[in-house]
Amino acid sequence: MKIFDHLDKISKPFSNAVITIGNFDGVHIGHQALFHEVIETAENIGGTSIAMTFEPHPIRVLKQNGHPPLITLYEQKAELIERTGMDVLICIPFTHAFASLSAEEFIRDLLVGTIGMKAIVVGEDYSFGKNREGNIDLLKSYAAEYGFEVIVAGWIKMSKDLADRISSTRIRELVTDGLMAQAEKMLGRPYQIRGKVVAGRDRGGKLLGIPTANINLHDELCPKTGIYAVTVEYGSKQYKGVANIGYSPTFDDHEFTIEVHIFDFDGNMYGEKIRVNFVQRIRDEIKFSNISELIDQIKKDIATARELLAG
Ligand code: RBF
Ligand code: MG
Repeated sequence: MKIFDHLDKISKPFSNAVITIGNFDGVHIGHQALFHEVIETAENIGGTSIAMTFEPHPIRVLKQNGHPPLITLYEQKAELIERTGMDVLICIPFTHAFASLSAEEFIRDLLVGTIGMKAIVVGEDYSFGKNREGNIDLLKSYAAEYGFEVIVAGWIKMSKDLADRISSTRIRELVTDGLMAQAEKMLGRPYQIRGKVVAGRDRGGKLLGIPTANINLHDELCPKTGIYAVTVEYGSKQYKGVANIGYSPTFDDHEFTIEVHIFDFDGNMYGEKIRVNFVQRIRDEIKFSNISELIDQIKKDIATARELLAG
């Protein structure tokens, strides 16, 4: 997949461009269906399949505060889109100036002029441009004049009751509630966070005999506090493990951490990037009255996670 991170880098229109446009936060199975429709259409006309997205996420530019945390940061989003088989990803730096383009300027100058759009694939509720004034009817009203086709993708290939509810907003709610299996169904993969391993309190290994890798989170959606069965991707390897998200209430420092105890691993990961896939939530955090009770419970969690992740 070729990535263009600025419109200036597109020197000439693509041949028979078939495009879909969106924020695609999460690259969930609804988004994936759009990409497959784009790829199929492009194959039929010997064209180029193109995804257009924006960075930063428009809600971060347009709403100063209160924007929801993201399901996928740009790096993961690009990887997931690449995996669907798209030819090109155009990532437009989202600015106020860009947001003020009228729908017609957007269609005529950018989509048709710069990109060479011959077909656009949209979901049923698609809207775009300044004040969201662009919609499917508006796209269709320019289609003949500018020579492109508008394809409205249905939810054909998905189970009906699931399809009704798939949205980035719904997935954010599920992750926030710790409902990882339901989130996984809509994402088509487990919910993942990525981060660098940072120094923790140096307590897990020394005091409890259960070392953990602490990871810092940027602007990503954090699952509900609690204990989780996880898998961890580090380098080219995948490990199993158990994660704790929260404040370790047994101790008095009230510091929020995300830490993972990785099974069958005894290296040092400080400063390294790891990816943690949240497979299933096991329980809430508990304030124990002494450390040996905490250790006993963590040992049970490890056994539970091993069972959940077996096979
Ligand atoms: N800390 C708590 O205070 N209560 C808990 O219920 C709790 N459960 C944990 C479960 C797992 C699997 C792990 C890895 C850690 C847990 N912790 C809990 C955090 C623990 O106190 C922490 O790892 C050490 O204090 C090191 O920072
Ligand atoms: Mg630690």
